Amino acid sequence: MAGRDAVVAGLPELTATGRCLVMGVVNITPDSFSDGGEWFEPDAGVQHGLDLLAEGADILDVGGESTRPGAARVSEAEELQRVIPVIGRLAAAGAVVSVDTTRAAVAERAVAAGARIVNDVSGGLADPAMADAVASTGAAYVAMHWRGHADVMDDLETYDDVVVDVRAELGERLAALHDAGVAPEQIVLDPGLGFAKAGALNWPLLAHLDALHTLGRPVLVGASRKRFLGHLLATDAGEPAPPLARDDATAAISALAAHAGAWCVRVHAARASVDAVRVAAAWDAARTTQEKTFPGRDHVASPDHETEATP
Ligand code: PMM
Repeated sequence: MAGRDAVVAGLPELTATGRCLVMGVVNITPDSFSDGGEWFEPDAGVQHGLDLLAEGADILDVGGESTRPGAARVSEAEELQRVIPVIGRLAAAGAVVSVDTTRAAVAERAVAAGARIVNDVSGGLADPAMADAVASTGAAYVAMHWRGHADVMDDLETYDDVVVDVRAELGERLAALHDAGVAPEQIVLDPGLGFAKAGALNWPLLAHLDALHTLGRPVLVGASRKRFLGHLLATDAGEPAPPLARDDATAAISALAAHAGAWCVRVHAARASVDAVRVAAAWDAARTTQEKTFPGRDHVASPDHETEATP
């Protein structure tokens, strides 16, 4: 089954929540565009992960390489040195940990250190060994829509129809991963907001998550603090809102994405998005209940047991 109810390999306790999940971002990088450098030291990264868990995050996504537009790549050795100790400590603390990497060797080492999800923004395109690594570890795998590394992605934004093209390209990834031995149950798909997608191209993808669901796998949405939100919230003079001023808009997207059936939202600030996905779950559950009680009816009377004096 597609959407939020789909079972993802190796994550039974997350499926049991029955709502959209919240993945909190732990960037161990000196230069991420949205929280650059704040958690670069391992102790700070671990503490940040624990804080996100306390806010209600279901998953911690630990990354050691910035995908900020224009960013240069870090070496594999540097990436390993950044993420492995933090992953080990957060997994030992009981967190469901995801590793944000495009490198097969980093994915394998991360899973050995306790990561249960490999989050690959390249969907397997950056490293030809990634599919084999994912198949052999059996870890859950987030395959994001991607056209090139951060230093070139802004030049790869040509689409006939962004929804049709992203869906087709993700479908090709799904088929290739399957051919390489990755089980469909391992895979979560992601439209890759902001990756080779200028501002306006992101909204149709959000508005048509249903198109991605037709590929038969659950969908993760990563809108948090991205440039298109900065443009949406720009001042009258056209000055984009800075990353830290984009969290309320991010939470609004979390509610809407959850309502549209997203499996998970990836966010930097967890608390508001945790509330947002709970609101969406209560909303959807009430809708389902009323559909059963009053099939075909749009309106129902207020419950008569309402005693609180507030509106
Ligand atoms: N975005 C970023 C990094 N990793 N992973 C997935 N699956 N989806 C995303 O949209 C995504 C990602 C870039 O944001 P950051 O550098 O602020 O974490």
